[in-house]
Amino acid sequence: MLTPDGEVRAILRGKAKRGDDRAVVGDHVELSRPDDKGLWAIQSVNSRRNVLARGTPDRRRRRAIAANLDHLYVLVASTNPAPIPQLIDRLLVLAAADDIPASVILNKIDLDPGEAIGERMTSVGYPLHRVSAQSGEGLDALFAQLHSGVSAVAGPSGAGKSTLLNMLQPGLSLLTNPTSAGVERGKNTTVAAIMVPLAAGGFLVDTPGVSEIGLWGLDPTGLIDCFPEFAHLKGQCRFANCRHQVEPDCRVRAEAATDKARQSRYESYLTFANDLNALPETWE
Ligand SMILES: Nc1nc2c(ncn2[C@@H]2O[C@H](COP(=O)(O)OP(=O)(O)O)[C@@H](O)[C@H]2O)c(=O)[nH]1
Ligand SMILES: [Mg+2]
Ligand SMILES: [Zn+2]
Repeated sequence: MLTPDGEVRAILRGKAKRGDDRAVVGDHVELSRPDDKGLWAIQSVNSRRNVLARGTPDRRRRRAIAANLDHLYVLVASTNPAPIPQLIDRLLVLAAADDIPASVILNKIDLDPGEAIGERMTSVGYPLHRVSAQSGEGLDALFAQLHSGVSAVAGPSGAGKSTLLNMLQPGLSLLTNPTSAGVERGKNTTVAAIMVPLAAGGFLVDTPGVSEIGLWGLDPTGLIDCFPEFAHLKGQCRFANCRHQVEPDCRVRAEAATDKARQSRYESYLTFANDLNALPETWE
């Protein structure tokens, strides 16, 4: 925990240990003074400005990963590995679901300019940083932004996160190996985010495993709000309860047909909407 007097270690106590009130990275908390053994304790968690959350294993609720973020950066490579549009959208939806501003970092532009994916994201309104963690191109502007506020970085492995963070601040990469954070594919993914103060200002939150996280727990009727290019059309479809799928006179579907980027984003919407509606019928 960071206190006005420096960094201290603290244990979780009472409410701060349980459920939605459980303290996560980025939380502002009330600490109690150290006991006679010198141990601080987190008594309670202050109300959050926003929270990056994932679905619980029962797929019904959401659980916090990190709180009070100023920005989420979705990091992908232009190639090797090829970017997966739906994965980018999944992360952007997670951020949008709690009004966390988000942008996309397109890495490895020394290998491939990544024009198609870059155009897809900018044409629906997302800020894009085109960078090469290898050659250094584009890093100054990106790092200037990372040096203020609390920024989280998430993306598929191999995209160059360790390389990028190591350019940002040598040594940081030690903290970003997802295997050490207990991430296991296929099982109930454990995600422990960590926050690191940056020497040049700002804080960086690493969120290993976020790319494998389901959107479960989001309200399907609010999903369209998480796609900024479609959100403003809500309420303008013929039916007030339009799910923007097969309903007649759907404004969202009509907008999706206007260009390739919107069509592709709309396909992500349909996939996520199906996931959200495919909740298990009974409790396990
Ligand atoms: N050509 C090129 N290779 C890169 C770039 N950034 C990272 N790499 C390489 O991509 C591979 C994966 O990078 P790494 O940082 O470990 O990815 P991570 O899994 O996201 O942490 C490594 O071999 C890096 O050297 C880049 O901008 N250009
Ligand atoms: Mg790595
Ligand atoms: Zn509609």
